[in-house]
Amino acid sequence: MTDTLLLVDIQNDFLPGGALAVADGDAVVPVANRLMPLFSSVVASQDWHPADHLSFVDQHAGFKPFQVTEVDGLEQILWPAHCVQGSPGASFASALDIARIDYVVRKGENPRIDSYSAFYDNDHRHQTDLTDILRRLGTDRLFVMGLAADVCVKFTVMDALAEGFAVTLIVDGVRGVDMHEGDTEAAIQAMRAAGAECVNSTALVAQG
Ligand code: VGL
Ligand code: ZN
Repeated sequence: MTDTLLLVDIQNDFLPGGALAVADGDAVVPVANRLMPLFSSVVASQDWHPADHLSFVDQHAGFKPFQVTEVDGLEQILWPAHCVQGSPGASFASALDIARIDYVVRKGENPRIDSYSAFYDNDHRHQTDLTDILRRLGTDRLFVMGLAADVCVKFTVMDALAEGFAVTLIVDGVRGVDMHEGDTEAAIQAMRAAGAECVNSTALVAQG
């Protein structure tokens, strides 16, 4: 049984003070640091957008942040510019123990399409290396935590299940954007309903 830990988008722009701050987002960093030594392999995804990415509200005249539009026929939430390639906001959280990360998977590099999932672009046509990496590692069960619970964590967990991995969501290791009240709780319920097991990191630490 090979367990792999996947850290989703634990980047400065998603922490308090960042461009797309998730409330209490920095709380996931000590959880990640505590869990990483328990896993033989750790993979981290990194939202990695060009400066003119079409998910950015500044690319759409007359729109406000968090409004919804269509890009190439696909619904697109317009986010504040965030995680621009090479910027400090795109870097992993400075308190994150990055020496423990074995593989980094970048996503959202195509300017025309968003990529919430660490596996696939939102149109499900282009795939990252994540499935290949996990298969090479012999991953049976993927433990997932990070940011944001109701966006990238949710899409990543749904794709992981569809790819055939058993998934455990580390509930105290996620925080959500909560664009609408209750989004995070609903996302956790949806992941559980789709087949993800839910645990707290304390249970994993106790097991060693
Ligand atoms: C994310 C919105 C836009 C995330 C990334 O990591 O959850 N959310 N890009
Ligand atoms: Zn993004």
